[in-house]
Amino acid sequence: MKRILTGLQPSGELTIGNLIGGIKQMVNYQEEYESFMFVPDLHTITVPQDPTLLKKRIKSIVALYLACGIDPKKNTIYIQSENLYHANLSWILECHTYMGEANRMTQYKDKSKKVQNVSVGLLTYPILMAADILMYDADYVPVGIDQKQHVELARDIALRFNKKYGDTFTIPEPLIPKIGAKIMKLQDPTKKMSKSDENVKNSIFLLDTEEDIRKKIMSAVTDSENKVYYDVENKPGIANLLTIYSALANISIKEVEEKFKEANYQTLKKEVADLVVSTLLGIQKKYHTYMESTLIDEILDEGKRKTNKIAKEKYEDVLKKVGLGRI
Ligand code: AQP
Repeated sequence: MKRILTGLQPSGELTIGNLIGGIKQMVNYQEEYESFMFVPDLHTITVPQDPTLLKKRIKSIVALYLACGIDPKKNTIYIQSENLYHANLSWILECHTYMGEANRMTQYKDKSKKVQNVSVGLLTYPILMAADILMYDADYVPVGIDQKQHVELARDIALRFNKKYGDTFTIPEPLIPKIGAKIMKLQDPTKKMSKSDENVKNSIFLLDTEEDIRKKIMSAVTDSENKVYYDVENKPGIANLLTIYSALANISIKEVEEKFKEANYQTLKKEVADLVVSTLLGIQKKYHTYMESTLIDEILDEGKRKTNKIAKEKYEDVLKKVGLGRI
């Protein structure tokens, strides 16, 4: 059975962008593939974090995975920092990655402009991500478009390593959703919605109240034409709302366009808000039940046990091939 793997950083409250670009894909594929879903908390400290908040978000993100439909019977769910092999493999892969490759990562260029003291971790982040993926021989990595370049780097590193030392890693492929690979900010629909955005009006968070969701969508930036059709270039705000509707209703953009062809912007926004509210309130109800149960710890203990075993084998194979230690 082919393997699939993804993770979402506890770097803020998850947004509908994270749901559509990352989690929803995993939910759809979990029937078909052996699935690994983790919390990449080591990635999160590449920019400054409040330790107390970070710890809370780790548990919260697992509860959200479950509430969004990630089935613990079909997924191995685990926390990255509970497996020491990730950071160790990352070091070995760093020594097989060129500075030019790390320097040209778009996300590094964007994020390093936003923080004051840029950590070395922010530069090497994609190599840790390569370790996360290659450790488990993942065939597919479902991600939004912003992470595609990182999965491609993981491929390049794996190919280089295999060529030098013999067949060691499966070459992973990114899986990008056809609809919703890049949900945009509500107040600036030319830029990607992000969980760590300082302006909360830009993002719809999975745990937002109904009132906040409605307010944010009703005040989303659009244009002055007041005609509903899909045109990313000239009508990015409307295109974004149509995309959100299409992804959450599981219908094509064409069908959404058809549904709203007579509607004005007010009506479109109200219907998008209704759909987002009903989707998120359903998730939130389940979320609170999971947060109050002991299930999360049980799932994470099992995930830790299983992934440490797999990772140990892979890591020892790598050590042997590279000529490290005494194995
Ligand atoms: N706006 C988006 N539209 C579609 N997919 C998105 N993803 C993120 N934003 C959107 C996808 O969600 C997953 C989360 O990846 P991550 O947590 O490792 O970090 P990220 O890509 O940097 O996500 P954010 O929300 O932008 O986080 P911050 O604010 O911390 O940088 C990935 O599959 C991503 O593609």
